[in-house]
Amino acid sequence: MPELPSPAWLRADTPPSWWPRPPRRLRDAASAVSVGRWVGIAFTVCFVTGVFSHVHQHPVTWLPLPTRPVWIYEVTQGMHVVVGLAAIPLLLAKLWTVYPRLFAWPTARTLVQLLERVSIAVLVAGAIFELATGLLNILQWYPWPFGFVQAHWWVAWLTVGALLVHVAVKAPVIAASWRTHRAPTPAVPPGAAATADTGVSRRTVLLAAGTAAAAVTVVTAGQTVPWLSRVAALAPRLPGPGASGLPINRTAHAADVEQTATDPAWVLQVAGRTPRSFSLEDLAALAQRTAVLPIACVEGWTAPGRWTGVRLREVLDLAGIATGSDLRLVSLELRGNSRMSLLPATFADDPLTLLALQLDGAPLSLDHGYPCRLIAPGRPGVAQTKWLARIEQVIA
Ligand SMILES: Nc1nc2c(c(=O)[nH]1)N[C@H]1C(S)=C(S)[C@@H](COP(=O)(O)O)O[C@H]1N2
Ligand SMILES: [Mo]
Repeated sequence: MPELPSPAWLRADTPPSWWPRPPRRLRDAASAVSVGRWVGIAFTVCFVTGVFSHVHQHPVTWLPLPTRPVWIYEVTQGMHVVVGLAAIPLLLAKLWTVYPRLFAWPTARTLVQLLERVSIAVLVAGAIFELATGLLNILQWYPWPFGFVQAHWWVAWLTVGALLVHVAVKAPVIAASWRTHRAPTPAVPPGAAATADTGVSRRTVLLAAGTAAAAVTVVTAGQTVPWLSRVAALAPRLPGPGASGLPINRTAHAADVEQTATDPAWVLQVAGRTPRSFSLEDLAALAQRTAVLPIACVEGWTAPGRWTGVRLREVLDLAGIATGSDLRLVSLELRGNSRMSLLPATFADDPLTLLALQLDGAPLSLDHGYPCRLIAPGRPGVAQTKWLARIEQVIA
């Protein structure tokens, strides 16, 4: 392959001299491998939990999702958020130990080298993009023109693909580093270590990155992990207004449903073999059940609620919708991403899935979905549709 043209400052295999640089000792393969391992684990956890969350919001018939344990989504989403936040200092530490190498030039003499350089570019850009958009999503700040969900989803695949290529290309370095790790450390004469390198040691940097990751985790995890909520200094969403303390994602005012939701003529339409409409009185006259189920929001918070209402399956029976039917739930809301959700049959048929009329012993407030909302076990908050207007059987 012909040599690639390059500006003079790039031809050196170090960054320009005025750039801050990590001490030489940290630029070795062992540092890169040991931080990289933790970054790799963190990204893998985020990827797997992220795919799980995405399939929930875009169900496919060939991949059934579990409704139990009732906290399963709360846990996977909590891991996604907590591990993603902890990955920020880890990624910064990783980039700090390796960035002088990004300047090596000519970058690609062989096809394998070219592949490596491209995969690293995609990996670094993708990793930064995922962590930045994820963080801003938690802060509910969307200062970009593209849709968060689609962008976060597709860049995740790119990033993980690049990660696999990177690990494959670096396999010999990783293996060598593991071998030296296991070998007994050579004896160092007293005083030698202190004079060999005046900069921070690898241990210090790893410790600092680890401490930062742990600190970030502790002050944010309370948003999704109840017993840590008292130290959740960076968890702005808890508690919510009202006696229940449940946060409100979108208010009735923002959703523009104040009129329709309080209209005395409101009915819930259930479109099955024998279409039925249920007024609020009709629903209240059916057997009332109570279930303690969390709202686990993809924007990074979880809160439990004690919900009371009608078992969805019983309403479906009355409308002639057989068990095993997938449903479409439609809100009174006319615009907005959450005005509609798909409810797979396993969720529709779970006895804990309710058409909730009450929260924590009081009638549902307008903001929490009055007159009637869905609450199902093991389901993302974004798909717990509020202000229900209509339930339809999905005919495949
Ligand atoms: N119709 C409708 N339902 C909705 C939403 C919405 O914007 N519109 N937001 C969803 C999201 S993202 C979450 S986290 C939960 C929040 O429920 P809560 O406001 O009662 O806590 O409602 C879900 N149901
Ligand atoms: Mo949400």
